[in-house]
Amino acid sequence: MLVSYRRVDELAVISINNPPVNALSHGVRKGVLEAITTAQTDDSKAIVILCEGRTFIAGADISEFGKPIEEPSLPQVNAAIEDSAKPVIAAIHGTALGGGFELALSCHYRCALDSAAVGLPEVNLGLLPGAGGTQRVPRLIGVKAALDMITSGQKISAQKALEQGLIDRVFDGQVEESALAYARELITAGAGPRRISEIAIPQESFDSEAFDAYRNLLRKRKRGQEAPQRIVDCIEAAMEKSFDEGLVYERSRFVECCQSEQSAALRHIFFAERQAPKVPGLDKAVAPRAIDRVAIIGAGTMGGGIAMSFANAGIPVTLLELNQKALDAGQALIARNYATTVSKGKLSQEQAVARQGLISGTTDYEDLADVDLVIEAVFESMDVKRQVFGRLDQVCKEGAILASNTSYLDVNEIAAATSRPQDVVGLHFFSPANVMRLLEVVRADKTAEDVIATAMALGKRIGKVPVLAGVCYGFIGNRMLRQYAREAQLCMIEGAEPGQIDGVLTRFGMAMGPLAVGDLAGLDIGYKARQALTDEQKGDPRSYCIADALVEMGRLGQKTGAGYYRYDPDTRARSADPEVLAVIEEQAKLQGVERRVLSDEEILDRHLMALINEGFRILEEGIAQRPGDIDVVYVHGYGFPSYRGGPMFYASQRGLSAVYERIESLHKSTGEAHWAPAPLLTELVRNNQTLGDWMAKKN
Ligand code: 3H9
Repeated sequence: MLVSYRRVDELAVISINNPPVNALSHGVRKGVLEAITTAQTDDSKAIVILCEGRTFIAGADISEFGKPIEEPSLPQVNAAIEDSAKPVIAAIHGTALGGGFELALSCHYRCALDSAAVGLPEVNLGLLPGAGGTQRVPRLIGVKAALDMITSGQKISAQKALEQGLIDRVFDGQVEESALAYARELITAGAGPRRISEIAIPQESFDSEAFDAYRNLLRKRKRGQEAPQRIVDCIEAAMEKSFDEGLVYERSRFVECCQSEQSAALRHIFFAERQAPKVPGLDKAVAPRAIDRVAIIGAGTMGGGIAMSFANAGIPVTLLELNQKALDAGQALIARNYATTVSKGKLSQEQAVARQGLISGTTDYEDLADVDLVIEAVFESMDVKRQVFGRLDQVCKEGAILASNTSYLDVNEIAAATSRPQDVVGLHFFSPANVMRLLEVVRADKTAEDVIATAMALGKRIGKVPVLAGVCYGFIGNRMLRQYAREAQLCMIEGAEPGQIDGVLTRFGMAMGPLAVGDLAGLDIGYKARQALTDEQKGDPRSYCIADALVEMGRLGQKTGAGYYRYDPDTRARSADPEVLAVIEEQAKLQGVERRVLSDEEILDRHLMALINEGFRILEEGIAQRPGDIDVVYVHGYGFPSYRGGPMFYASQRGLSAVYERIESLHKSTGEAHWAPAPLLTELVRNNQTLGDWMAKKN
C-alpha cells in the first residue's frame, strides 16, 4: 500500500511507503488526498504525515514529467492539506526535496530529525517548484533568502532550516516517536492550523530593480538556463500578487518549464547518471572487493587530486613518489588546496585537518604491500606505466586492484606487464580530480567481473559518476575530444579566429571554448605527444600546424602568459593577440589554405557533428554501453551544458536524420574520410529508428 492511514490515540497518522525515495507518483498523491479527507471526518485531533524507508518524500515522480498529469495534482493535494481544519504536521527524516518539501510547507507544522535536510532542487531539472514553493518560501524566510535557496537548488540542513524558520522543531532519535510527541505537545498547547498562505511576505527593499539585478546575476551564474529566470519571475509575483494568484502564476510557469527542451535534457541527465554505474551482464551475485586502504602512485596535480577524492570520502590513502622532494611538493599542493577550500567556507578547519590526516606519503613501494587498491597516476608513457605495474605486481598483496589513470593508453598492454591481468583496470579521473565528478572505468579484456563491480561501487562511494568504457585510444571522452579539437584547428586555419571559435562554443553553453581549454592545459602536452608520432600517425598537418608553431615560439598557454590568447600577468584576463593571427595566416599560406569567413553556425555544427559522429562509432563498437553514458561523460568531464543533455541527447533532439544530413553534407563538401557518417547513424536513419529503439533491441 502506497499510503496508509491509522490512528494512534487522538492522532491520525498518514504514512507514505513508495520506495526507494517516496516520490509523489499519482498513487501517492491520490492516497494522501484520500487520507487527509478521511482524517477530517473522524475524531482525531491532529494529523501527522510521515514516510517509511530511508527518506521523506524526495519530490514529484520525475518519470511522470512529459506525460499528461493525472489528477489529483500536487497543488490540489497541498491545498487540501493546508485547508485541513485540524493541524497537520510533517515529520521529516532523510531528505524532503522538491514537491516533498512543498507538501511539508503546506502542512501547518514541520519537525525533522537533526540528520535530515530540505531543499527545492527543481532548478537542477530545468524546473521550478510547481506546488507552492515559490509562494510559500518567501513568506517564511524573505525574498532574498528564498531567491538564493530556490535558484541554487541546494539542500540545507535541518538545523539551518530551523534557524531560518522553515522548520519548527528538530530532534534526534526516532522520527515517528518524536513527531507524535511533538503533535501531542501542539494539541496540549491548543495550537490550531497555521497556514503559510496567510503570512505576509516580510517587508524588504526588494523592488523591480533588485529583481532585475538578481536576474542579471543569474545570467552569469546559470548561463543559458531558463528555469532560474522563471523562478525569479515567480518570487516577484509572490510579492505583487495575492497568494492564490501567485499559485496560478507559478503553475503556468512550471508547466512551461516542464515542456521545455532544457528540462527534458536535464531529466535525461538525471536518469543517465543513475543508469551509468549499472553494468548489464555483470552477475549480480558478484560481490565487490573490500576497499579500506588505497595508494596513489605519483603526487602531481592528478595524483594529489585523486588522493583528496578518497580522503574526502574518509578512505585512508598512501601517496607514493620517487623521491622526498617530489613527495613534499605534492603534499604541499594538497595542503594548499584544502586551505583554499577552508578559506571559501566550504570546509571547516577541523574537517580539512582530518581529511589531510588521512593522506600519508612514502617513497618505498614496499609500503604498498597491504593496500586494497593502487591507482597509478604517473607520466603518460607506456614504458613508464609498464615499469610501475611490474613493480606493483611484485609488492602488492593477492587480490589488490591495480588501476591506471591513463587518459589514452592501452590498458590491455599495461595489464600484460603483470602476472594478474584480471586485477587490472583503468580508472580515468578528470582534472581537477577532487572536483570533477566523472570517472571512466576502463574494462580491459581480462579484467575480472568483481573488479568492475568494485570500481563502479567505489566510484559512487567517493561521489563520482562512474561510466564504463572499453579499451581504445582515448576511451569515450578523449577519443571524441580528438575529433572536436581537430575541428577547432581546422576552423582556425580556414578562417576563424580563436575568439570566434571559443565564443560560439561558450554561447552554446560549453564551460570553456576548445582553444581556451588548450591554453589552460598547456599546448606543450599535445606537442610532446605529437613528437613521439610518425607523420602518418600525426595525420593532416592542417590539424596541428598552428599549435606546433605557437609552442615553438614559446607560447605554451596560460603558464607562459601566451598561447592562443595573451594573458594579463596579474589578472590572467585573456585578450586576442594579433601575433596569433599572423601565425594562423602564415600557416594557412604554408598549407595552401585560402582563408574565408566562417559563419558561427558552421563553426558550431562542425564541432558538434564531430563529437556526435564519433559518439555513434563508440556506441557501435561497444566502447560505451549506452548513449546516456556518453552524455554523462561529456557533461561531467568536458563541460558540455547539462541543459542540452550531452551530445547524443542533443543529436536525438535535433533529429537523427537532420544530423545525418549535416554530417553527409560536410563529408561531400570536404571529401574527408572522417566525415563519413558513422554506420550506426546511417542504419538508424535508413530504418527511421531512434537511439531508444536501438537500445531496446540491444537489451
Ligand atoms: C519536483 O518535485 C517538482 C515539484 O516542485 C512540482 C510538482 C508539481 N522521481 O539518487 P539515487 C530514483 S521535481 C523518480 O541513486 P540516493 C532514482 O532514479 C523533483 N525517481 O539515491 C534511482 O532509481 P534507480 C525534485 C527518483 O540515495 C533511485 O530513486 N526532487 C526520484 O543517492 C535512487 O536514487 C529532486 O530533484 C524522483 N524524484 O539519493 C530529487 N528521485 O534505483 C531527486 C530518485 O532505478 N532525487 N529517484 O536507479 C535525488 O536527489 C536523490 O535521488 C536523493 C537520494 C537525494 C533523493
